[in-house]
Amino acid sequence: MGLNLTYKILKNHLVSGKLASGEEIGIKIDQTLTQDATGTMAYLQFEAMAIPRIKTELSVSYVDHNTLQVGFENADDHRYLQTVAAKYGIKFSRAGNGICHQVHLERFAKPGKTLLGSDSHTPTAGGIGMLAIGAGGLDVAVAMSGSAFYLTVPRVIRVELEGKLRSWVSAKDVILYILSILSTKGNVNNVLEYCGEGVRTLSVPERATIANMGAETGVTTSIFPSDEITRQFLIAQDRKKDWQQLSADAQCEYAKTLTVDLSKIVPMASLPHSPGNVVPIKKVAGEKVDQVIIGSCTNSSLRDLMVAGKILEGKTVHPDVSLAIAPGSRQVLSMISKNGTLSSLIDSGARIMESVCGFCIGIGQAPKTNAISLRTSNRNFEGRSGTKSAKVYLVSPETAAFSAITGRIANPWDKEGKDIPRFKMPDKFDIDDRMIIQNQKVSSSVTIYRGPNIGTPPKNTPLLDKLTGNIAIKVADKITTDHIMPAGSYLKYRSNVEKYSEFVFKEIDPDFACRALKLKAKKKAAFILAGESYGQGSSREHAAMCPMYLGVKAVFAKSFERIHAANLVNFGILPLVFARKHDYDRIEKYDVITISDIFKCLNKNRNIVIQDDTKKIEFELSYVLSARQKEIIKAGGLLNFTKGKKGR
Ligand code: MIC
Ligand code: SF4
Repeated sequence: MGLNLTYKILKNHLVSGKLASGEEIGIKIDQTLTQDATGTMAYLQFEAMAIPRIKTELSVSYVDHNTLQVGFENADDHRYLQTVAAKYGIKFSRAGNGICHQVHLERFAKPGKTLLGSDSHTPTAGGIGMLAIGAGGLDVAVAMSGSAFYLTVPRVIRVELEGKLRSWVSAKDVILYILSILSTKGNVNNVLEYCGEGVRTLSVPERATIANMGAETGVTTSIFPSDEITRQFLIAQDRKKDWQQLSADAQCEYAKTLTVDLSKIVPMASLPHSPGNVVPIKKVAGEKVDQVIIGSCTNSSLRDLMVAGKILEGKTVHPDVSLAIAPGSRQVLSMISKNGTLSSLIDSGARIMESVCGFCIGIGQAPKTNAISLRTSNRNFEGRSGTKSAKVYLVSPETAAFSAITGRIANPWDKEGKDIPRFKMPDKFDIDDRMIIQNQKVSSSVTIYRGPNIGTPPKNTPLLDKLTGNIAIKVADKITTDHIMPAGSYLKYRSNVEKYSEFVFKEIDPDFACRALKLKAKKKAAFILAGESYGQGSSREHAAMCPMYLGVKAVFAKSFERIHAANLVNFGILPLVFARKHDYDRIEKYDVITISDIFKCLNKNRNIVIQDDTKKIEFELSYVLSARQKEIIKAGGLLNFTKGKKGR
């Protein structure tokens, strides 16, 4: 029996463990990426490991999230990142050079290699045949030090693409369709592996759009084969030598198959407030629109902006709509400026934004009260746009551009006709890497710049065998890391955990941080009680690190998302799952909780019995922790664990 593509790459990178579904393995990481919002903490942790230079084939530090620079904090962070990169041999993509995933796809991603990124949309590079995984910053720091990355061997789902997309339907509609089938929960530890005739009809940037938003289903990653289309893309990026042909063996196993007929897909939209609320666009067509934004790592490639440019050419943005456009990279911006598309966009009334994440993470472009905002990005969680009452719909660039003209959600099929925008991939992209500082050689003489906002990574104490404390918060299903650790205007505190921690659960329960700190002062633990799919969305490790700083020792949930569960372990917090889901309903906020014999249970792999001293009831919690993860938790987190091992 042959191997599927995912297992082929895993096998080539296997460092420890057995390649069998459900087993924990360690894999070698070839490349890493970080962005500024997660990067500062990742590099502070890397510095704490005292290693003279990175040990990966390539590591890139991008500045793309937080570039508005209202106040000194962002600029200080950027400078810190630049000096760290120079010291340790990390490539540095300067602010304005583009969104990490778009630039990485253009300039660095390689078929058959592994990439670990401190951002949940790292799987974008799966569009080029790379095994690209999102993780917390600490995992990325450890990978940069040359150590393995540990993961559970995933179940690989074969996604067989048949047929060809109809006009006005594009990659975004494909992934929204897949989301409508898989939803945003229940897909942890799966990989979506694309194959079939339909793959050949999609360009690399279109494949990347699909791989990017696979993250919203909660899978570990998504991957496409590397074929002739991939080769052409790499030639056009002047990277012919990076190509290799890759696909699954003819006879190989998959956990299941999902067949998608591209020719049956219609224009789609995700309704507020979850990417999983997918409907055909015709269901919402006609609703009045206040804001349209084309951009983000999902849909800001040359293809996307050229198509939008063709639709907007000679037209005027509706007077009630604000249209903003953020090209994904400097390469895209430069090419559309040379081929006239930028003029069409500007002339139509579009507001051209910097080539960064910005609006997507609530940095600028907050819509008006109760607005309907159409965006080509990948997340529409409540409040993420910066306006709690706004309703964000996720759509394709085609739908976004039409709607900007009509002022209402437009079904691009109503525009059927002669002027279908045709896009041909260029034979050659404009290559200009001057905004990437190469840092080929390490320079130990570099002085690392540390502005006043740069704190130190918080320390944790080893886990105790008995914990007593209170349920400090009870939350519902599908709590995202945006709920736990909001970004937007608080993002500037990413390098300052003490300050950032004040905002944990800010929008749900503004007193949470104070309550947890009071418990901590009394040497009591704080516990979080959560529903299904706790920790969806972003990879931000601050959603674990800041609760740890506040004294959270365990989360009791119906289920967890992969990256967040791993981050909790990395910061010494127990991720425990209800053995009987209805127990969730029996426990309440403020209940006094005692957990005893933790070590005995962990060592014997037994469920942990918890006592609710307020209700005088007991309930059982299970966990999915490898032997290594148990040791990490006992040590109080991965940093302590790694230091402990070195000391031995
Ligand atoms: C996001 O889309 O939520 C982010 C901002 O890119 C995050 C990373 C972060 O919180 O810094 C992600 O997706 O991992
Ligand atoms: Fe940036 Fe948005 Fe992509 Fe996150 S999802 S990396 S904030 S563009």
